[in-house]
Amino acid sequence: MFIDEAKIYVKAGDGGNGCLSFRREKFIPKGGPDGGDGGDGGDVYFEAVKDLDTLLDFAGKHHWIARNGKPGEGANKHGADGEDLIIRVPPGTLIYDTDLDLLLRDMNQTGLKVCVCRGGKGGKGNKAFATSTNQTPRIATPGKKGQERNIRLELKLIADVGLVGMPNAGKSTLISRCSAARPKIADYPFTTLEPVLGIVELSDYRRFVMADIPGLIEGAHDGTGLGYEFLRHIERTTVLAHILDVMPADGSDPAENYHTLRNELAQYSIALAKKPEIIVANKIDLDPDAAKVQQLEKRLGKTVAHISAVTGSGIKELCETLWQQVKKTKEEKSG
Ligand SMILES: Nc1nc2c(ncn2[C@@H]2O[C@H](COP(=O)(O)OP(=O)(O)OP(=O)(O)O)[C@@H](O)[C@H]2O)c(=O)[nH]1
Ligand SMILES: [Mg+2]
Repeated sequence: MFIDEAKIYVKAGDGGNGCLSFRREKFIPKGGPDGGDGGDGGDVYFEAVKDLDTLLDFAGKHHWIARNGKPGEGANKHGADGEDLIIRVPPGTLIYDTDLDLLLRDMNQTGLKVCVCRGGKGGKGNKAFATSTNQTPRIATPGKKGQERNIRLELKLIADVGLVGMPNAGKSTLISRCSAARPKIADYPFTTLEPVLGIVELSDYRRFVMADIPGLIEGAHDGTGLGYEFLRHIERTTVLAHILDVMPADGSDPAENYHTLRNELAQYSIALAKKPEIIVANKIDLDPDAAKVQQLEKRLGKTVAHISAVTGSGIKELCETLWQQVKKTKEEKSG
Protein backbone atom coordinates (compact mmCIF):
# COMPACT_ATOMS: atom_id res chain seq x y z
CA MET A 1 0.00 0.00 0.00
CA PHE A 2 1.21 3.48 -0.79
CA ILE A 3 0.12 6.89 0.30
CA ASP A 4 -0.95 9.59 -2.09
CA GLU A 5 -0.99 12.97 -0.39
CA ALA A 6 -1.98 16.55 -1.14
CA LYS A 7 -1.91 19.72 0.91
CA ILE A 8 -4.39 22.42 0.04
CA TYR A 9 -5.93 25.59 1.41
CA VAL A 10 -9.71 25.88 1.38
CA LYS A 11 -11.81 28.88 2.12
CA ALA A 12 -15.54 29.48 2.15
CA GLY A 13 -16.92 32.63 0.55
CA ASP A 14 -17.27 35.84 2.56
CA GLY A 15 -20.72 37.25 3.13
CA GLY A 16 -21.64 40.30 1.05
CA ASN A 17 -21.93 43.62 2.91
CA GLY A 18 -25.29 45.00 3.83
CA CYS A 19 -26.23 48.17 1.97
CA LEU A 20 -26.89 51.61 3.42
CA SER A 21 -29.31 53.39 1.16
CA PHE A 22 -32.42 55.56 1.20
CA ARG A 23 -35.10 55.61 -1.34
CA ARG A 24 -34.54 58.56 -3.62
CA GLU A 25 -37.19 59.21 -6.17
CA LYS A 26 -38.72 62.20 -7.78
CA PHE A 27 -41.66 63.54 -5.80
CA ILE A 28 -40.82 61.37 -2.80
CA PRO A 29 -38.68 63.71 -0.73
CA LYS A 30 -38.08 61.56 2.30
CA GLY A 31 -37.90 57.98 1.09
CA GLY A 32 -37.31 55.42 3.78
CA PRO A 33 -34.30 53.12 4.15
CA ASP A 34 -34.03 50.59 1.32
CA GLY A 35 -30.54 49.04 1.67
CA GLY A 36 -30.73 45.27 1.04
CA ASP A 37 -28.86 42.50 2.88
CA GLY A 38 -25.67 40.99 1.50
CA GLY A 39 -25.74 37.44 0.15
CA ASP A 40 -24.19 34.54 2.11
CA GLY A 41 -20.77 33.23 1.09
CA GLY A 42 -20.60 29.78 -0.51
CA ASP A 43 -19.70 26.74 1.63
CA VAL A 44 -16.88 24.32 0.88
CA TYR A 45 -17.78 20.68 0.58
CA PHE A 46 -15.85 17.52 -0.11
CA GLU A 47 -17.60 14.82 -2.05
CA ALA A 48 -16.42 11.26 -2.67
CA VAL A 49 -17.03 10.34 -6.30
CA LYS A 50 -16.49 7.00 -7.91
CA ASP A 51 -14.72 8.05 -11.11
CA LEU A 52 -11.65 9.35 -9.29
CA ASP A 53 -8.88 7.18 -7.93
CA THR A 54 -5.96 9.47 -7.21
CA LEU A 55 -5.25 12.88 -5.71
CA LEU A 56 -3.53 13.96 -8.90
CA ASP A 57 -5.96 16.82 -9.48
CA PHE A 58 -4.58 18.59 -6.43
CA ALA A 59 -0.99 18.61 -7.59
CA GLY A 60 -1.39 21.77 -9.64
CA LYS A 61 -3.98 23.60 -7.58
CA HIS A 62 -3.36 24.66 -4.00
CA HIS A 63 -6.08 27.23 -3.32
CA TRP A 64 -9.73 26.15 -3.37
CA ILE A 65 -12.03 29.04 -2.65
CA ALA A 66 -15.82 29.26 -2.73
CA ARG A 67 -17.57 32.35 -4.11
CA ASN A 68 -18.28 35.41 -1.99
CA GLY A 69 -21.83 36.64 -1.46
CA LYS A 70 -22.70 39.77 -3.42
CA PRO A 71 -23.33 43.00 -1.48
CA GLY A 72 -26.86 44.18 -0.93
CA GLU A 73 -28.07 47.07 -3.03
CA GLY A 74 -30.53 49.92 -2.86
CA ALA A 75 -34.20 49.38 -3.66
CA ASN A 76 -34.15 46.50 -1.16
CA LYS A 77 -32.10 44.30 -3.41
CA HIS A 78 -30.69 41.29 -1.61
CA GLY A 79 -27.19 40.37 -2.78
CA ALA A 80 -26.89 36.98 -4.48
CA ASP A 81 -25.51 34.11 -2.40
CA GLY A 82 -22.06 32.87 -3.38
CA GLU A 83 -21.96 29.49 -5.07
CA ASP A 84 -20.81 26.55 -2.95
CA LEU A 85 -17.56 24.88 -3.87
CA ILE A 86 -17.68 21.12 -4.14
CA ILE A 87 -14.29 19.46 -4.18
CA ARG A 88 -14.33 15.98 -5.63
CA VAL A 89 -12.10 13.34 -4.06
CA PRO A 90 -11.73 9.60 -4.56
CA PRO A 91 -13.52 7.36 -2.05
CA GLY A 92 -11.13 6.40 0.74
CA THR A 93 -9.65 9.88 1.07
CA LEU A 94 -8.91 11.02 4.62
CA ILE A 95 -9.40 14.72 5.25
CA TYR A 96 -7.17 16.26 7.93
CA ASP A 97 -7.10 19.80 9.27
CA THR A 98 -3.35 20.43 9.50
CA ASP A 99 -3.60 23.37 11.91
CA LEU A 100 -5.70 21.44 14.39
CA ASP A 101 -3.91 18.18 13.58
CA LEU A 102 -7.31 16.58 13.41
CA LEU A 103 -8.97 14.01 11.18
CA LEU A 104 -12.11 15.74 9.96
CA ARG A 105 -13.58 12.91 7.97
CA ASP A 106 -12.85 9.57 6.37
CA MET A 107 -14.55 9.74 2.98
CA ASN A 108 -15.11 6.02 3.04
CA GLN A 109 -18.23 5.89 0.89
CA THR A 110 -18.99 6.94 -2.62
CA GLY A 111 -21.51 9.77 -2.62
CA LEU A 112 -20.56 11.01 0.85
CA LYS A 113 -20.63 14.81 0.99
CA VAL A 114 -19.40 16.84 3.94
CA CYS A 115 -19.10 20.53 4.61
CA VAL A 116 -15.69 21.58 5.94
CA CYS A 117 -16.03 25.38 5.81
CA ARG A 118 -19.17 27.44 6.23
CA GLY A 119 -19.59 30.55 4.16
CA GLY A 120 -19.88 33.90 5.99
CA LYS A 121 -23.36 35.27 6.53
CA GLY A 122 -24.28 38.31 4.51
CA GLY A 123 -24.44 41.65 6.36
CA LYS A 124 -27.74 43.40 7.07
CA GLY A 125 -28.82 46.34 4.98
CA ASN A 126 -30.16 49.43 6.74
CA LYS A 127 -33.70 48.47 5.85
CA ALA A 128 -33.44 45.71 8.43
CA PHE A 129 -32.69 48.21 11.20
CA ALA A 130 -35.72 50.39 10.66
CA THR A 131 -38.01 50.52 13.69
CA SER A 132 -40.93 52.67 14.69
CA THR A 133 -38.60 54.89 16.69
CA ASN A 134 -35.77 54.98 14.18
CA GLN A 135 -37.11 55.27 10.71
CA THR A 136 -33.87 56.44 9.14
CA PRO A 137 -31.24 54.02 10.42
CA ARG A 138 -27.75 54.89 9.22
CA ILE A 139 -26.22 51.52 9.85
CA ALA A 140 -25.60 48.48 7.76
CA THR A 141 -23.37 45.58 8.80
CA PRO A 142 -20.49 44.06 6.86
CA GLY A 143 -20.62 40.44 5.69
CA LYS A 144 -18.92 37.84 7.89
CA LYS A 145 -15.72 36.18 6.74
CA GLY A 146 -15.96 32.66 5.37
CA GLN A 147 -14.19 29.92 7.34
CA GLU A 148 -10.81 28.75 6.12
CA ARG A 149 -8.66 25.73 6.76
CA ASN A 150 -5.38 24.19 5.77
CA ILE A 151 -6.16 20.67 4.70
CA ARG A 152 -4.14 17.57 4.11
CA LEU A 153 -5.70 14.86 1.97
CA GLU A 154 -4.43 11.36 2.27
CA LEU A 155 -5.35 8.40 0.13
CA LYS A 156 -4.11 4.89 0.52
CA LEU A 157 -3.40 3.78 -2.99
CA ILE A 158 -3.35 0.27 -4.18
CA ALA A 159 -1.31 -0.03 -7.32
CA ASP A 160 -2.98 -1.62 -10.32
CA VAL A 161 0.24 -2.86 -11.85
CA GLY A 162 3.25 -4.09 -9.90
CA LEU A 163 6.61 -4.21 -11.68
CA VAL A 164 8.61 -7.25 -10.73
CA GLY A 165 11.99 -8.28 -12.05
CA MET A 166 15.57 -8.86 -11.21
CA PRO A 167 17.83 -5.99 -10.26
CA ASN A 168 18.91 -3.94 -13.28
CA ALA A 169 16.08 -5.22 -15.47
CA GLY A 170 15.00 -1.63 -16.07
CA LYS A 171 11.90 -1.34 -13.87
CA SER A 172 12.69 2.14 -12.63
CA THR A 173 13.61 3.29 -16.12
CA LEU A 174 10.23 2.06 -17.32
CA ILE A 175 8.18 3.78 -14.61
CA SER A 176 10.07 7.03 -15.17
CA ARG A 177 9.25 6.75 -18.88
CA CYS A 178 5.52 6.28 -18.53
CA SER A 179 4.70 8.30 -15.39
CA ALA A 180 5.85 11.36 -13.50
CA ALA A 181 7.66 9.18 -10.95
CA ARG A 182 11.41 9.75 -10.92
CA PRO A 183 13.10 6.94 -9.02
CA LYS A 184 16.85 6.66 -9.08
CA ILE A 185 18.23 4.70 -12.03
CA ALA A 186 21.72 3.22 -12.18
CA ASP A 187 23.61 0.35 -13.69
CA TYR A 188 24.16 -1.47 -10.43
CA PRO A 189 21.76 -3.86 -8.70
CA PHE A 190 19.45 -2.68 -5.91
CA THR A 191 19.30 0.91 -7.00
CA THR A 192 15.71 1.08 -5.86
CA LEU A 193 15.44 0.73 -2.10
CA GLU A 194 11.85 1.77 -1.52
CA PRO A 195 8.70 1.21 -3.54
CA VAL A 196 7.80 4.08 -5.83
CA LEU A 197 4.39 4.83 -7.26
CA GLY A 198 3.63 6.35 -10.60
CA ILE A 199 0.40 7.22 -12.32
CA VAL A 200 0.30 6.22 -15.96
CA GLU A 201 -2.00 8.37 -18.05
CA LEU A 202 -3.47 7.20 -21.34
CA SER A 203 -5.80 8.81 -23.84
CA ASP A 204 -9.42 9.55 -22.88
CA TYR A 205 -8.59 10.20 -19.23
CA ARG A 206 -7.74 6.59 -18.63
CA ARG A 207 -5.08 6.02 -16.02
CA PHE A 208 -3.67 3.35 -13.79
CA VAL A 209 -1.26 3.22 -10.90
CA MET A 210 2.06 1.48 -11.35
CA ALA A 211 4.39 0.42 -8.55
CA ASP A 212 8.13 -0.01 -8.89
CA ILE A 213 9.67 -2.15 -6.19
CA PRO A 214 13.26 -3.16 -5.47
CA GLY A 215 14.68 -5.94 -7.62
CA LEU A 216 14.05 -9.52 -6.62
CA ILE A 217 16.66 -12.26 -6.62
CA GLU A 218 16.78 -15.94 -5.92
CA GLY A 219 15.93 -16.54 -2.27
CA ALA A 220 13.88 -13.34 -2.04
CA HIS A 221 11.01 -15.22 -0.39
CA ASP A 222 13.46 -16.21 2.38
CA GLY A 223 14.60 -12.67 2.84
CA THR A 224 17.63 -12.66 0.55
CA GLY A 225 18.26 -9.26 -1.02
CA LEU A 226 15.70 -6.56 -0.48
CA GLY A 227 12.67 -7.95 -2.17
CA TYR A 228 10.81 -9.77 0.58
CA GLU A 229 9.40 -6.86 2.44
CA PHE A 230 8.12 -5.39 -0.79
CA LEU A 231 6.37 -8.45 -2.11
CA ARG A 232 3.75 -7.56 0.48
CA HIS A 233 3.15 -4.31 -1.38
CA ILE A 234 2.48 -5.97 -4.68
CA GLU A 235 0.32 -8.69 -3.20
CA ARG A 236 -2.65 -6.38 -3.58
CA THR A 237 -1.97 -5.17 -7.10
CA THR A 238 -4.23 -6.36 -9.89
CA VAL A 239 -1.66 -7.27 -12.53
CA LEU A 240 2.05 -8.02 -12.51
CA ALA A 241 4.39 -6.78 -15.20
CA HIS A 242 7.38 -9.06 -15.20
CA ILE A 243 10.34 -7.15 -16.59
CA LEU A 244 13.13 -9.18 -18.18
CA ASP A 245 16.46 -7.89 -19.39
CA VAL A 246 17.02 -9.54 -22.80
CA MET A 247 20.76 -8.94 -22.57
CA PRO A 248 21.73 -9.27 -18.91
CA ALA A 249 25.17 -7.79 -18.30
CA ASP A 250 26.05 -10.79 -16.11
CA GLY A 251 25.55 -13.09 -19.10
CA SER A 252 22.65 -14.92 -17.44
CA ASP A 253 19.84 -16.41 -19.51
CA PRO A 254 16.62 -14.34 -19.59
CA ALA A 255 14.39 -17.44 -19.76
CA GLU A 256 16.06 -18.94 -16.71
CA ASN A 257 15.81 -15.63 -14.92
CA TYR A 258 12.12 -15.68 -15.67
CA HIS A 259 11.63 -19.07 -14.04
CA THR A 260 13.79 -18.18 -11.06
CA LEU A 261 11.67 -15.17 -10.35
CA ARG A 262 8.37 -16.99 -10.91
CA ASN A 263 9.54 -19.54 -8.42
CA GLU A 264 10.21 -16.82 -5.85
CA LEU A 265 6.75 -15.37 -6.34
CA ALA A 266 5.14 -18.78 -5.95
CA GLN A 267 7.13 -19.50 -2.79
CA TYR A 268 6.06 -16.21 -1.34
CA SER A 269 2.37 -16.70 -1.90
CA ILE A 270 -0.01 -18.58 -4.13
CA ALA A 271 -2.11 -15.46 -4.55
CA LEU A 272 0.88 -13.63 -5.94
CA ALA A 273 1.74 -16.43 -8.35
CA LYS A 274 -1.83 -16.57 -9.59
CA LYS A 275 -2.00 -12.93 -10.53
CA PRO A 276 -2.33 -12.16 -14.21
CA GLU A 277 1.09 -11.41 -15.60
CA ILE A 278 2.35 -9.55 -18.62
CA ILE A 279 5.88 -10.59 -19.58
CA VAL A 280 7.98 -7.72 -20.82
CA ALA A 281 11.28 -8.07 -22.64
CA ASN A 282 13.24 -4.88 -22.03
CA LYS A 283 16.38 -3.44 -23.63
CA ILE A 284 15.46 -4.54 -27.16
CA ASP A 285 17.68 -1.69 -28.39
CA LEU A 286 20.58 -3.98 -27.51
CA ASP A 287 19.07 -6.73 -29.64
CA PRO A 288 18.59 -5.06 -33.04
CA ASP A 289 17.87 -8.23 -35.03
CA ALA A 290 15.47 -9.45 -32.30
CA ALA A 291 17.30 -12.74 -32.06
CA LYS A 292 17.35 -12.74 -28.26
CA VAL A 293 13.68 -11.82 -27.90
CA GLN A 294 12.57 -14.50 -30.30
CA GLN A 295 14.67 -17.04 -28.51
CA LEU A 296 13.14 -15.96 -25.22
CA GLU A 297 9.59 -16.25 -26.55
CA LYS A 298 10.31 -19.68 -27.92
CA ARG A 299 11.82 -20.90 -24.67
CA LEU A 300 8.92 -19.58 -22.61
CA GLY A 301 6.22 -20.54 -25.07
CA LYS A 302 4.45 -17.32 -24.18
CA THR A 303 3.86 -13.97 -25.77
CA VAL A 304 6.15 -11.27 -24.60
CA ALA A 305 5.86 -7.49 -24.94
CA HIS A 306 8.92 -5.94 -26.56
CA ILE A 307 10.15 -2.64 -25.20
CA SER A 308 13.12 -0.44 -24.75
CA ALA A 309 12.67 1.67 -21.66
CA VAL A 310 15.54 3.83 -22.83
CA THR A 311 14.42 4.61 -26.38
CA GLY A 312 10.72 4.41 -25.53
CA SER A 313 10.01 1.84 -28.19
CA GLY A 314 6.95 -0.33 -27.42
CA ILE A 315 6.05 1.55 -24.22
CA LYS A 316 2.80 3.01 -25.45
CA GLU A 317 1.61 -0.39 -26.62
CA LEU A 318 2.69 -1.93 -23.31
CA CYS A 319 0.70 0.63 -21.31
CA GLU A 320 -2.37 -0.15 -23.42
CA THR A 321 -1.92 -3.87 -22.82
CA LEU A 322 -1.52 -3.31 -19.09
CA TRP A 323 -4.57 -1.10 -18.93
CA GLN A 324 -6.69 -3.65 -20.80
CA GLN A 325 -5.52 -6.41 -18.50
CA VAL A 326 -6.23 -4.35 -15.36
CA LYS A 327 -9.70 -3.54 -16.64
CA LYS A 328 -10.45 -7.13 -17.56
CA THR A 329 -9.22 -8.48 -14.23
CA LYS A 330 -11.16 -5.92 -12.23
CA GLU A 331 -14.32 -6.70 -14.18
CA GLU A 332 -13.88 -10.41 -13.59
CA LYS A 333 -13.36 -9.80 -9.87
CA SER A 334 -16.43 -7.66 -9.50
CA GLY A 335 -18.33 -10.43 -11.19
N1 LIG B 1 20.22 -0.23 -23.26
C1 LIG B 1 19.23 -0.17 -22.39
N2 LIG B 1 19.51 0.02 -21.10
C2 LIG B 1 18.48 0.08 -20.23
C3 LIG B 1 17.12 -0.03 -20.66
N3 LIG B 1 16.32 0.06 -19.56
C4 LIG B 1 17.13 0.27 -18.50
N4 LIG B 1 18.43 0.27 -18.89
C5 LIG B 1 19.63 0.46 -18.04
O1 LIG B 1 19.68 -0.60 -17.12
C6 LIG B 1 20.22 -0.15 -15.87
C7 LIG B 1 19.29 -0.51 -14.75
O2 LIG B 1 18.08 0.23 -14.87
P1 LIG B 1 17.09 0.47 -13.65
O3 LIG B 1 15.87 1.08 -14.22
O4 LIG B 1 17.77 1.15 -12.53
O5 LIG B 1 16.79 -1.03 -13.24
P2 LIG B 1 15.87 -1.58 -12.04
O6 LIG B 1 15.18 -2.78 -12.57
O7 LIG B 1 15.04 -0.51 -11.50
O8 LIG B 1 17.00 -2.02 -11.01
P3 LIG B 1 16.88 -2.19 -9.40
O9 LIG B 1 16.24 -0.97 -8.85
O10 LIG B 1 18.27 -2.33 -8.96
O11 LIG B 1 16.08 -3.42 -9.19
C8 LIG B 1 20.43 1.35 -16.03
O12 LIG B 1 21.78 1.57 -16.35
C9 LIG B 1 19.53 1.70 -17.20
O13 LIG B 1 20.01 2.83 -17.90
C10 LIG B 1 16.87 -0.24 -22.06
O14 LIG B 1 15.74 -0.34 -22.54
N5 LIG B 1 17.96 -0.29 -22.87
MG1 LIG C 1 14.99 0.28 -9.71
